[in-house]
Amino acid sequence: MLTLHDYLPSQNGYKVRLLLSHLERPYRTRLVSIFEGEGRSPAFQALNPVGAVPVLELEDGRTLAESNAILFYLAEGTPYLPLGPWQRAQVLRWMFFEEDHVQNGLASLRHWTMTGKLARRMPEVIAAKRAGSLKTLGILEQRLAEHPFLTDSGYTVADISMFAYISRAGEADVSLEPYPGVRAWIARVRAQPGFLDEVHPYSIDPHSSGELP
Ligand SMILES: N[C@@H](CCC(=O)N[C@@H](CS)C(=O)NCC(=O)O)C(=O)O
Repeated sequence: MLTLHDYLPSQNGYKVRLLLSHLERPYRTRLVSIFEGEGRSPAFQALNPVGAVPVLELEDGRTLAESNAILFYLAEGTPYLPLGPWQRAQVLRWMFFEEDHVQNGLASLRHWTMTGKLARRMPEVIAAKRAGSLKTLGILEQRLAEHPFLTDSGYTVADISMFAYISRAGEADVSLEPYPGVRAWIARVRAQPGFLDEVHPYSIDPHSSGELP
């Protein structure tokens, strides 16, 4: 059986849980207490030297880090990843966009907002991440106001990846009110068969108000 090394409040972890739920694929969870430094333990660093979850461990012991790489791997041969090189490149295009613009923007803001760390961050850094998040949402709105999903291949891992943090923008104090196309897309994702309607607040982890080691 697959093992997912995970931290429940992580939306990068949620992306993988969401796809596994769509695929109805059984897996076991191995929780990693990232704020207590478990990601820095030699045992975990052997799985991912970066020290971050999620990490997928296959039945034969091979391990794969990076949420978007895990999505791409698990989606192979399923309706969540198209076949053609051009179509796959479109999926990758949005997944790289997510990695670059969402993980470094909205995801950080959400983490700091939900764990009370905002006051410990430099105002210029917060302002830059807010401005970046609005720009990102504007780009998504342009696409999603005119199209049902991010690529022309229907609902794919590009949408699954993007949904994880974009759908939680309110938790970063970023309103989705000005983005009707994005909101309609969120509703479409939520209506997909096997949608996983379970997210976990940071408050389930008493260590999450501390800094990552
Ligand atoms: N680019 C990575 C980011 C992974 C990541 O930042 N994971 C966070 C939880 S959301 C983590 O484990 N942080 C612990 C650390 O970096 O020490 C991915 O997409 O998987």
